[in-house]
Amino acid sequence: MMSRLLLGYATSVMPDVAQVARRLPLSGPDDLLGRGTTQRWCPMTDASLYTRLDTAFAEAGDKPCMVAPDGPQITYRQLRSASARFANTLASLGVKPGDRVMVQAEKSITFVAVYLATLRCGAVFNPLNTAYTAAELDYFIGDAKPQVLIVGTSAKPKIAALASAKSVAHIETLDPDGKGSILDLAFKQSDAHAIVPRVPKDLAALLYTSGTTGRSKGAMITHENLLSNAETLSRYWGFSSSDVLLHALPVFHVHGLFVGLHTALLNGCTMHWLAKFDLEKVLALLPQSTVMMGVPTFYTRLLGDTRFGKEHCRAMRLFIAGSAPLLAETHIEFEARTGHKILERYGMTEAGMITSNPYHANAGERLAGTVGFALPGVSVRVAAPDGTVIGQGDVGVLEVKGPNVFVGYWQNPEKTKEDFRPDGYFISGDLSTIGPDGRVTIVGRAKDLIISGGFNVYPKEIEEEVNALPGVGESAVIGVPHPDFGEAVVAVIAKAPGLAAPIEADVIARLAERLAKFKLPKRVYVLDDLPRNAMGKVQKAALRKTYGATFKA
Ligand code: MLC
Ligand code: AMP
Repeated sequence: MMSRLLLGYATSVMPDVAQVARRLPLSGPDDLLGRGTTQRWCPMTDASLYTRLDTAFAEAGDKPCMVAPDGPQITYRQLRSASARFANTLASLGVKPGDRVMVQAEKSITFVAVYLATLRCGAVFNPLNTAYTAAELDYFIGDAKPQVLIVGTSAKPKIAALASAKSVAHIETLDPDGKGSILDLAFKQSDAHAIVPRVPKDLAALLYTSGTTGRSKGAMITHENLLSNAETLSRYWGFSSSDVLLHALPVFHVHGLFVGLHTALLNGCTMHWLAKFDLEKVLALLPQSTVMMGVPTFYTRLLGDTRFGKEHCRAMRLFIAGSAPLLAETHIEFEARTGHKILERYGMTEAGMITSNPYHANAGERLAGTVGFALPGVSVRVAAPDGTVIGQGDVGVLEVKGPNVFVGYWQNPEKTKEDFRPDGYFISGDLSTIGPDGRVTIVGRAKDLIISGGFNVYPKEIEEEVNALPGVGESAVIGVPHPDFGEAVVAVIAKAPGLAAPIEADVIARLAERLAKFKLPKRVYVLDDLPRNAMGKVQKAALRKTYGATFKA
């Protein structure tokens, strides 16, 4: 019956993603040989990430894949079938190989099915942070030119106008409960779908990352990038089908979408599927999990709760941290409290995961404050701005090369050229050292970047918005230490001569109309003038010193 959910969770009059998958198969049940719902006729040379995942899905069969607490769940067999139905849905909306499928929707099981469907179709998945405002989305739509745009129902009226002005063919909805017009359409589709074969350099995803110029650039990520990184991490971190991953990260960035999801899916692991990091739910689910991945805020929040301790970690084999620096004190306190050494790794949108502390003790120590060694198959070096390679132990910018490195910025060959060396190394913008044993330590950033709770904020973008506000002469946006988010955004404004000084609350309210919440300054200071050096350059270091204790606990 349409209204009865099949897996024993909340009831609804709408079909949900597991129902879509469970709908009587039109082509007979799938099985380990790959007959039925998935026609695996692709030649052995097919480099589609989905083809590799499909093999894992077939092996995992009826095992639960994603399980949301008190909510929906889906088995591997159902996910495989749902991805086929969504792939047929996308095709019915005119999506062809290479087309972009843009999704700004909350995390849900359906979101994952749409991602997998996009891969199956040979199209390009383009997820967007749910915090982005309509003003920010307008730019992404114009740049990526998606064939289909999927947004939450409440956002649709505002975004539909932007999308139709930019000739987006279809706008569909997907809500936090995993329902919406895209699910309704999938329900009507067959679960027989032939995976579109791909070559290694075909695009799988387009992920926007902001830049020092203030304009976001789309990183073009290939099937080879994703598959090579997923297989490497899966081996390096010792994943097996008996792992249970606690997945509490967002799915619009590399960390949650690729690192977390792919390692679990490749191994047929069950995932506890949380819509976001919810401390109570994490505490409840940790004892039934073996692996958790998180940004440093996850770990400081756990440590901030006196209930958290060894008991919660009784089944855990691995805690992984990344996306922002993990303070050595967090690493040490976590070990003292739980007996677990957090494994810190380092990566970025353009290169997936680059380095990792060792998993196995015989491969070396997990050292607090370092990000470990280049992953197998990945090469790193440290260089001066002119490209001269720097000696061991000296500070320079980390450069990276390997099958994990993206192929360039979307429709931006100039920026692509600027960020790659002629011998193929990508310039990360992260200041680092490499020790004699090859161990990498990130010591700072050559790029003017703030990382707040794992989200990147480029000061230039915020400064441009602040400068456009009434009463502002100029501004400097800086990152200062924050006990919860690691770094927090602070704006320092020099008032325009002769005009009333801007008021902090007004500035934040005006910015909120245009910028995602995580980019908003958590404090705004108004001065007569900004400090400058002899060359007339604003001294951000002096501002960081002055306002560095803003959020001292
Ligand atoms: C939320 N807020 C933030 C914020 N997240 N502000 C600054 N920085 C953030 N990261 C805002 C909220 O909108 C809210 O505003 C207020 O701060 C308090 O929010 P909260 O409820 O405490 O936040 P929460 O929803 O719990 O989210 C915090 C978080 C989340 C840390 C759990 O931001 C998160 O999941 N971050 C993970 C980011 C990530 O996945 N990064 C990977 C990028 S990939 P108000 O006004 O409503 O009070 C990458 C490559 C790699 O970097 O190496 O992995
Ligand atoms: P993003 O562009 O969102 O993928 O962010 C990538 C950036 O996050 C990198 O360039 C680093 O500056 C930072 N980063 C990721 N992991 C770490 C880490 N373990 N330590 C320090 N910085 C990190």
